[in-house]
Amino acid sequence: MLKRLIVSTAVLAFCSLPLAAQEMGGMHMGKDVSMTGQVVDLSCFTTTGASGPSHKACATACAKSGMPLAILGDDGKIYMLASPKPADPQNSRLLPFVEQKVKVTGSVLESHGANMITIKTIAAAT
Ligand SMILES: [Cu+2]
Repeated sequence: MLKRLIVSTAVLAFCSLPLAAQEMGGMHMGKDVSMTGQVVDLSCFTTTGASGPSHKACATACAKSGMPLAILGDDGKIYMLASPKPADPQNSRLLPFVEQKVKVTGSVLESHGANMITIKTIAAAT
């Protein structure tokens, strides 16, 4: 009986480890990635399909007026920017690369249907 209790306690502890690691204090940790994609103006791209060099001026104006930029990953998914820190806007990190290809490292997670990326490094992709 005691042996069985010890085994089931160990199994429980093992099973709850990944959860504990993922949800530290309610924070969801993503998985580390290195990916390439194109910086898009989320609103124009999703509503009108506008993207590419001819849309750079519009995307820049949109971003400067507060519209979010995002990354259209080479996997076809749109990644919106996230930061676990409060009051830590990320749009400005994409602004120099509007409508260009970028290579980013960071962590991604899917939450409520949204793909979110916390960027560690970003550079123009060739
Ligand atoms: Cu636009």
